[in-house]
Amino acid sequence: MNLTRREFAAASATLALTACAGGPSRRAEADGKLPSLGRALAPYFPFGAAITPGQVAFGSADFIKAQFSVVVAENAMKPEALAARGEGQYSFTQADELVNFARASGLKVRGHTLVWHQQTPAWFFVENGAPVTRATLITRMERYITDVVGHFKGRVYAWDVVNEAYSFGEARTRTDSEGMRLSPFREIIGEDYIEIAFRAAARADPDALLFYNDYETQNPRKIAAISEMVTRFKAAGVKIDGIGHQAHCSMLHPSVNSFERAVEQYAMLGITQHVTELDIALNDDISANRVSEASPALLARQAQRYADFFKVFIKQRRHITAVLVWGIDDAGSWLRHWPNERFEAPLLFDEKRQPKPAFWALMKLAETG
Ligand code: 9MR
Repeated sequence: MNLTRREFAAASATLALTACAGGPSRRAEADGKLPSLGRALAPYFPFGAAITPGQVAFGSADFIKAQFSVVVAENAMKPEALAARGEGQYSFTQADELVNFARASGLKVRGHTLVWHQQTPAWFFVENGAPVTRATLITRMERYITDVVGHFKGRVYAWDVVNEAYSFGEARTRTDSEGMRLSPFREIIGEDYIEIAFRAAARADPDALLFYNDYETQNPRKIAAISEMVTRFKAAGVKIDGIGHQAHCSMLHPSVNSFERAVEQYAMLGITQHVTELDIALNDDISANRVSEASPALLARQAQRYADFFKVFIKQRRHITAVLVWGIDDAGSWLRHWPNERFEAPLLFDEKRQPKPAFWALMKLAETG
């Protein structure tokens, strides 16, 4: 058997764990490789991760293919990446490489994200040096959605059409009286920008699942606002298929219970749900900087918390139809750079791409149900 250095390291680590820990979930597969969490969870839902074109091109393709069954581009399919140069001018090469790799490997692809107040190039909102009119911004937004969804038609099975449109209780975020974030889209187009975006996406690919994606989806005011929107869309014949729970969690927040209650409330709307960006920060608050290393005690608590969330996902699998973590290992996590440079370790693989206690806890859970 010829092993690359990384595969050799992974196999040795797996065998070492097997030797000292035993138990079915820690047993290496026959070929000496790590068991696949994606395969273990496949009876319940597709499980996957946010990935980058660089990971695909430079050595991580086999790992991604082995561990996951659905992927999303962490940044490569945002407007800033696809349309930096100007209206109607697209840079699809890297995103295409990522999507084509995924499809050739049998992985599903989520699309993230079409309309967002961040990572959207400035040209969108300016015309001849002045702010765009409502009519121009509608035309540009519709054109962008039509072109991008059309480009990936048949290759991307679910789109985050609008991301983070509502905000409640966040001191620095300006909103309207309904809690709708005063993004350029909301300010220039008006509150119907979400509906216009969903209609354009549905026209561009009638077969894609269309999602509204947000964080803090268990917040009661967000549940109310999102539920009102979904109900209104359904009554008006606007296609919306699902809610994406970003699920950026800390060790304390949100409670697993409040998350499950939210899943049950969204389920009553007759839509599906994806957990789109899961991670569990070692800090008690995701923006805090009080943890400087991943101690065995913290990793054990994190493993338990991952398992507690996945128990809910598995129990609610009629409603939760995909689960993705936001990154493949701790070294690449966005939480190492937000809100500033710091230590964090919120994912299932450590910075050397070795499986953490949380990985083994989920393997065990997947095996026992
Ligand atoms: O992980 C992404 C990070 O690399 C980018 O710098 C950041 C820019 O805002 O976006 C991060 O991803 C975000 C996602 O697109 C939407 N939900 C919150 C995610 C974490 O910030």
